[in-house]
Amino acid sequence: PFLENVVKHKNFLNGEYDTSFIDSSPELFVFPKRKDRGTKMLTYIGNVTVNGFPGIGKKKKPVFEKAHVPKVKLSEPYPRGTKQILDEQGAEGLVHWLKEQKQVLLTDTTFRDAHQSLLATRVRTNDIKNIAEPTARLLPNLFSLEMWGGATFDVSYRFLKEDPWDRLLTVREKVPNLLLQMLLRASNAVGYKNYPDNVIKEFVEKSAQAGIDVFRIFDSLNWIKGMTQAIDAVRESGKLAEATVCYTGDILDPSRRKYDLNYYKEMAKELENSGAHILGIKDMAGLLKPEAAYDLISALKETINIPIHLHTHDTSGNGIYMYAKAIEAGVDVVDVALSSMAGLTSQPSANSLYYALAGNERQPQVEINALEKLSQYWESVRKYYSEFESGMIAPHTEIYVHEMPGGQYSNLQQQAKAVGLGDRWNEVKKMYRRVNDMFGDIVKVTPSSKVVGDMALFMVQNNLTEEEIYERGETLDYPDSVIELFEGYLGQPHGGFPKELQRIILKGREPIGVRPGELLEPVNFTALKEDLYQQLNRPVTSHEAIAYALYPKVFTDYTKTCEALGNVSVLDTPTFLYGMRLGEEIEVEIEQGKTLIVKLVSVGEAQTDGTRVVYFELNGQPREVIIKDES
Ligand code: 3PY
Ligand code: ZN
Repeated sequence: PFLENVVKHKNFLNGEYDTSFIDSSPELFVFPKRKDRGTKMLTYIGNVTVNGFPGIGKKKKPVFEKAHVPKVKLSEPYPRGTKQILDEQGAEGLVHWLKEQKQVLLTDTTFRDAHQSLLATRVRTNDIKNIAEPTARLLPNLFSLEMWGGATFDVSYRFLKEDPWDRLLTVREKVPNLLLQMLLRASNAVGYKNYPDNVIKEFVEKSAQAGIDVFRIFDSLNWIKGMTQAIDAVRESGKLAEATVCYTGDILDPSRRKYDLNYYKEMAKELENSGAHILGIKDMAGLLKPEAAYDLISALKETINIPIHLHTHDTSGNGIYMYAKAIEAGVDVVDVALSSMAGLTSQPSANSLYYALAGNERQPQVEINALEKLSQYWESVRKYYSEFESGMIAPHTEIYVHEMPGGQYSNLQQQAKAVGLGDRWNEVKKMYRRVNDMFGDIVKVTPSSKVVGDMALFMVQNNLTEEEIYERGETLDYPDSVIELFEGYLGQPHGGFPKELQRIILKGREPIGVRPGELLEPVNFTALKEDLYQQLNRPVTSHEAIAYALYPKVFTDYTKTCEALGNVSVLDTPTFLYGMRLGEEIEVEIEQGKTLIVKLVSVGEAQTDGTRVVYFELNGQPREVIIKDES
């Protein structure tokens, strides 16, 4: 097409060209599309309208109220925030500033953990993009916005059919004043297994370049050896390494000595010595009780000199009280979510904490009206995703028994439904705790929590008891994740693996004792790009190469979807999840300044070959697409 464009160009035909002709004629690079964007988009909408969305099924599209975006003056300069401190004074300067603050600082997790925990990570970039700039302008006193990492990376490609790197770049552009934070699973990056060291390094480097400022780094077994590569990579990138200890067990319970106060003090000290700028405490299941929080933070404040950032989930309903005790003991930053996206398996409410600290000298200096306005936006948006709600509507103190991370609760529930165990959820929860004990009481956080979840589902599905595993366990085929854990490919748990169970699961194979990264071949990114180039038949970006290294199949499936259906991230969420109602008209901005008007006219009868013709109007012109009815 390029040559065709050249020879048809008027300057070429006139002979009026010089060597700058190609550079100055961008139209030469406009090639005809193989299948037009309009048809691809109608195919997607037609398909969801006829067949429903995975996890929702075929449901009539509800009528949603319009999500109200608070008005902000877009022409004014952004108020200064923590990002400017980092950029001007570096990581050490930021840490110094943080230590001088009297107020407790807040990280808003609404863009990441809040929806990972309440809505199975399904919140789309479109809904974040619309509120990112108002958030930056209305809440300039936040410590950070947690907006990336954890499950968001994989879910974006797998279910939302959008590129997580675009989300990062978009938020970075709209939020130039606040630190952007991500959750990094150390050697597991944003995946469920250990990756070669050079993949971790490349991932950190490119994430930092794309806009991440604070990396919360944790290991799913609290194994420091598994974290140091990531900590070093973050330090090299000039960003903040928030090395994290995951909180499990109960330091108040004298019968559970495995994870006592001393365990946490020692780990915190080691992380500080490993180069942490900030210590993260990741109470991923919400097990940290108020008095325990007071004891823990007080003890850590005496043990280390770096600031402490506390994360919890409000599943038990005790989150605000726990934070109040941690704040009394001197914690520097806490994680909260906007009220309408807070509570239950999510983080405690920013709005509630603000009021809870009225009269307290450490009350955060945030605008409560801003919190309320932003929360109203999310109250409307949350309704789009109601099909992904976990069904938990009240505080759930059973969490202290099953110890399931907040971010896992709704995801595991979806997984249980998918394998037909939806109505045996109570059994799955019980089995989850049983499996934890069988595994030797391990830290449960992604991916170790996923392994516990996989084993629990496996045992419930096959009606297996613990006794049966010990009696005839060698004849069973365990989920791959369980085998990998016991082989040592997620690292080593505190106190080692239970030997008998390890022997049964590995069926005589030897586990590894070293850091998995020492055994994994580095990824050759040049060869990988070449391989992708062959598959995609187009140039490959570094971001795509990393995604492919982390998730080869998920990523290639995603590229095939893009090829077939175009960029579906531009659709509004109700249309993306439910398709269209008969007679409905929507506007889709497919690129800046280019809007398509789509009307669903009718859906034809099913044909003998199982297809239906779906009739649309696209910018007033009749268009039809043929959709296979999967019902
Ligand atoms: C994640 O790793 O995704 C988590 O949120 C763990 O709590
Ligand atoms: Zn969390």
